[in-house]
Amino acid sequence: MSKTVHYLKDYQTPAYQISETSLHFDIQDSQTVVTATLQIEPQRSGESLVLDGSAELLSLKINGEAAEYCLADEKLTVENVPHEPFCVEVQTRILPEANKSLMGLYASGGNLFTQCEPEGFRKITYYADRPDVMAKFTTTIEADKTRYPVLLSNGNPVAKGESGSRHWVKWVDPFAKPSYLFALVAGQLAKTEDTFVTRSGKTVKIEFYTAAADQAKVGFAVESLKHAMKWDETRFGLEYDLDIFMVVAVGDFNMGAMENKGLNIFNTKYVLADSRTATDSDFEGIESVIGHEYFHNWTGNRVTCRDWFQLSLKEGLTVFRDQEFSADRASRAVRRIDNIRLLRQHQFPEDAGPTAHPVRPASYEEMNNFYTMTVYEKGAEVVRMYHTLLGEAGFQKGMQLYFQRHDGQAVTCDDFRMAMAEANGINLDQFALWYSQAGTPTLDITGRLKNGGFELTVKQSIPPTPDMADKQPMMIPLKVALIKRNGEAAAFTYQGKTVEETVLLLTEAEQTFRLEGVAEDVVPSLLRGFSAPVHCRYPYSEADLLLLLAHDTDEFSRWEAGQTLFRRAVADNLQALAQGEACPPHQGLAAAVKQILNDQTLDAAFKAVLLSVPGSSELWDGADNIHPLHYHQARETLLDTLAQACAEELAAVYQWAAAQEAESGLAQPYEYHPQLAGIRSLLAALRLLLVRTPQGGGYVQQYSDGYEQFARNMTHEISILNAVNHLDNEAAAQLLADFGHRFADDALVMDKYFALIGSSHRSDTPQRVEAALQHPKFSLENPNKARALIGSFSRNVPHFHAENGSGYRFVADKVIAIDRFNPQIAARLVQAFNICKKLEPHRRSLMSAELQRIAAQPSLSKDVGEIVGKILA
Ligand code: B3K
Ligand code: ZN
Repeated sequence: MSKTVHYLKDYQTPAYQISETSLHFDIQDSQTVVTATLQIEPQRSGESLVLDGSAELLSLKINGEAAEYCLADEKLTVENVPHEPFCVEVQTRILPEANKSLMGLYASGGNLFTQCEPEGFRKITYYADRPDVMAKFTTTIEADKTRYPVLLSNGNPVAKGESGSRHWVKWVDPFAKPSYLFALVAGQLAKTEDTFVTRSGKTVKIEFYTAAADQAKVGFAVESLKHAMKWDETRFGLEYDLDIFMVVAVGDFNMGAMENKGLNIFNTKYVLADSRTATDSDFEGIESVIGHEYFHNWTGNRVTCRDWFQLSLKEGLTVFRDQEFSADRASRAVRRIDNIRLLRQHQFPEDAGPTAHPVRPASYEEMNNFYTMTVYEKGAEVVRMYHTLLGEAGFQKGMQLYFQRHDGQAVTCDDFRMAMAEANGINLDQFALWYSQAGTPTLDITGRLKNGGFELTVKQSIPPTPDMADKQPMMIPLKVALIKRNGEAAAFTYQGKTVEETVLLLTEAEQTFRLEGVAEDVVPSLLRGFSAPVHCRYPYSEADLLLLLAHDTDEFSRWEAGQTLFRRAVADNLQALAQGEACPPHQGLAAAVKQILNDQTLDAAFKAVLLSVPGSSELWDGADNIHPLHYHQARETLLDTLAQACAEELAAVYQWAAAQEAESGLAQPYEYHPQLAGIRSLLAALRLLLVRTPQGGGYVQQYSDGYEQFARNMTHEISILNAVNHLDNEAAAQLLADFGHRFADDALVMDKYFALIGSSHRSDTPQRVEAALQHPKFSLENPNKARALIGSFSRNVPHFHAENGSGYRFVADKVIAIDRFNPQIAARLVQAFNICKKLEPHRRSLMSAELQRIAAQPSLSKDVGEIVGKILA
């Protein structure tokens, strides 16, 4: 297949705008005929009209007359079109039942759904399928009354009718929008209704559509939406703009959800929850994704992207907004740490690997490959840095100017940056580098007391990435404080102000900052709140880190001190194992862990994150010649050592936390509650360690015996299954088997069951995964199932990286199989191979061989082709 690369530098404004798009969907049993009538407005004369599309073309008319056209490479070209505004009528035939890519119009469970972002609309009709072409849409849907009683599209329903066995509904969306925000849903769906009154007094209808059997599980999502609507008014001053807001849940969906104007389509995972089947994290995930999609109505829909290179304009900003929404709802510090863990486990490795790209990519082959951790999560950190630099008031001033200038437009990341700069009268030119330079910067910092002040010398360096070798110094906010040996924060003077915390603005490759008025020995607390997405290195002694861990007033810095101690301990174990020596006992760290466990003042959820040892992908980030199993063993040994050293304390805190939950009076009947979620997350963290203590076997028995009681609450149930999931023992296997039987009819719980199988370190995991593929409730065609079983297996260090290459072969086979019908999901899975070139030689050659085999497949998708090409380059 010929390879087409799209470059940001080649951007040209559209030669034709479309003012009005009128769609007619004639839904029949085996096919749908779409008639699109487009009012076209030439922007430059003399250019041919080029429309994107891949559907079967039935007819094309211009101003009512059949037109001549050329159709090649999914582009329809018409020469000599009128210079004045004209009308194009396109008729296409599509087969939703046969569409397993889940892009365009497709069938799931007998109902029809669309997914158009970024380029799915062209699978429905021929169109200028790019985000800077914005039209007003009118959509008429016609179908059988019994088979498709519900017919939905964007905007407001304005007319309906019926004749014989068929009926139709006409929808008008008054807001001009790009094609990627178009949506249609048709089928048998139950409606759950509610309302929200906006701050200006408008009543908005809320409608959630689900399978009838799922209706009882939709309440939490509805409440989350109302919280999100209220929050956007209070924190950002943004109100909803249509009379109706609809959410539809679908079981087959490539990602989490989609912000189509007025008609959000959601993966069932982010809508459906009840106390029996959803964990606390599921509830939190629903609140955050419902918020995210709703917030897109302003940051994404009212102001959208000029081109797909600007994706982070809407995604980074909207992730920042959903993070703030969740943090304002509850547990700000722990939520922040969760965001940082996600970034470190997934985005940092991406930024250091073969698919590294800037927050605003400079080129792509397949846009679907750029819905990445970098665009979303690093993009959100970039937005957070504006917030750190400008403060809440300055940031909101920037947002207001952004909406004032750009409401109704398709704009760029530079437009956003200029609004932030100009609203605050500051220069953010250098900040632009955050959008164009890939790679995680490293700060190497040293500090010393000198002449009555504390001097910090900061060197920044940005690693080369495949797209760029030499990089410029960036503008980096570095939030710092100084902690005295007695644990209190020291006051210091910086830029004429005496404070206990400040933001240093880095702009050069090397800079020295003086914090005046400090005479006594202090430990610098650096990158407080994780003020920039960077690696930060400082030659802390163990005593320094223990001090920060015990006393720092910034929760991130406190947690980070613990993480550094864990990282150092794993590194020591690695070295011991490499030399064939026994791993050290880590007494200092064990004492610190005991102190954390015994600290009565610590919030339960924060205690749980303090106990979390970095995962393997974070531990080997930055290393070369990686032997994954050595890292795995070094980490496992550390966990065993700490668990055994702290066995008594773990058991005592477990009793205490269990009693807290029982006594709260909130646990029965079970409902999601942030405070209890915190206690349960602590219980979960403790269980993971308790099974490693000498009494570990007894705990499995205890869980087994007390199962009925835990099984009333999915959070406990999953936490127990997680804790025993790696034990090569029959009692543990039986717990999981019973779980699979009890929830066989609940698709979302079965995703958890398959994920437990795929992630288990048990020796029989490969056989159990093979058996799971044949399970009646498993389907490779369902993205949630594929992610649960294959995705989790590809992160299962001992099995994916098996010595004989069987793990690589298995995942490659599944990538090849899935690529035949759903390239987007296949391209996600194949990124498990990103680490190839950093592996030790034996595994590198096994993995390369599998990548070559994938690359050699006839009719490989461009999605997978682009990723594999980059890994092998
Ligand atoms: N904007 C969609 C993502 C579309 C992904 C297409 N592969 C969901 C979101 O970020 O809100
Ligand atoms: Zn989004």
